Amino acid sequence: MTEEQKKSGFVVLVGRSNVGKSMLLNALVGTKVAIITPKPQTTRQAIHGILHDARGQIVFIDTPGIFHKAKDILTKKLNARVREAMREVDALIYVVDPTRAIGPEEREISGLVEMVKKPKILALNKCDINDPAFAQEYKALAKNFDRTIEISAKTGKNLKQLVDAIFEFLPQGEAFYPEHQFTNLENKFWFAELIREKIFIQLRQEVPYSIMVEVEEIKDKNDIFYIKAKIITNADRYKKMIIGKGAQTVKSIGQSARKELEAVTQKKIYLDLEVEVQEHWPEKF
Ligand SMILES: Nc1nc2c(ncn2[C@@H]2O[C@H](COP(=O)(O)OP(=O)(O)OP(=O)(O)O)[C@@H](O)[C@H]2O)c(=O)[nH]1
Ligand SMILES: [Mg+2]
Repeated sequence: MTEEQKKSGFVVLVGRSNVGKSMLLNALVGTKVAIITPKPQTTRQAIHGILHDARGQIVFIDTPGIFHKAKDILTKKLNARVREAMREVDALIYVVDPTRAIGPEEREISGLVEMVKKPKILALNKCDINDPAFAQEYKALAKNFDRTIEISAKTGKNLKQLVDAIFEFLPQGEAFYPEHQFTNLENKFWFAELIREKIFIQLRQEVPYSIMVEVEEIKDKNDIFYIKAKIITNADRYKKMIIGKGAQTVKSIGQSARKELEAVTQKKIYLDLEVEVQEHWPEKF
């Protein structure tokens, strides 16, 4: 195949929170680009994950889950990021979770999806789960889409079909990213995401939503990576919860983050974690 015949384009993944957009992104790219948790509103940025193929290159854009009632400033900003990411794409994948009923939130997202005049694929995710209660309701949406595919981001079922469909729809064009690159994220940001994932997993209720993580420094000292990071929260009571009794909680967050960082970087990691209160971080986010 000559260069000119290759295809390329941007494909956005949209859907409500927790449907599995980030897990799908990782499965498509074949490596962990985005963090995944069982909690809603995990993703906060439009993250690019790049798929390289003999047919060309697909740049997938993972987005935050859309929330129906955007009362707080963080949710408002996340919703705005989704709308932004939906502009100027070459195709769209609308990810749904047929184990959950279509409610007002889903209808709002459907409305947004409808406005995109590009090839659209409806992906019914989590098809590894037996007989999901609302599969028929979602399948009824198929008429508004160019293709409907039942997939499982978890097991990889039908992902090949999904990629084949995308290549059908993409225009010819040159690659946007070099071949070895799987994401647009810099290490600093990506390391911060991994730490944030551990906080989402370990802490309860509203604490994960009160925090952001900033990696301030990465020093590569031959066989060891020194990483200095700050967990920023908007209230003193959250700071106390993050640190925990005898600093047990922050230690355990640090340990699980370090383990994963060591696995992905293949280096020894020294992780210096601090917790700080910045009341107004969501406004600056
Ligand atoms: N059984 C099953 N579970 C899945 C599948 N895909 C995702 N999940 C689970 O669904 C939950 C949410 O996955 P995420 O990928 O974080 O969902 P998301 O849509 O990115 O969520 P936000 O970032 O909050 O919008 C996690 O607990 C995943 O393990 C799937 O194909 N099958
Ligand atoms: Mg996500």
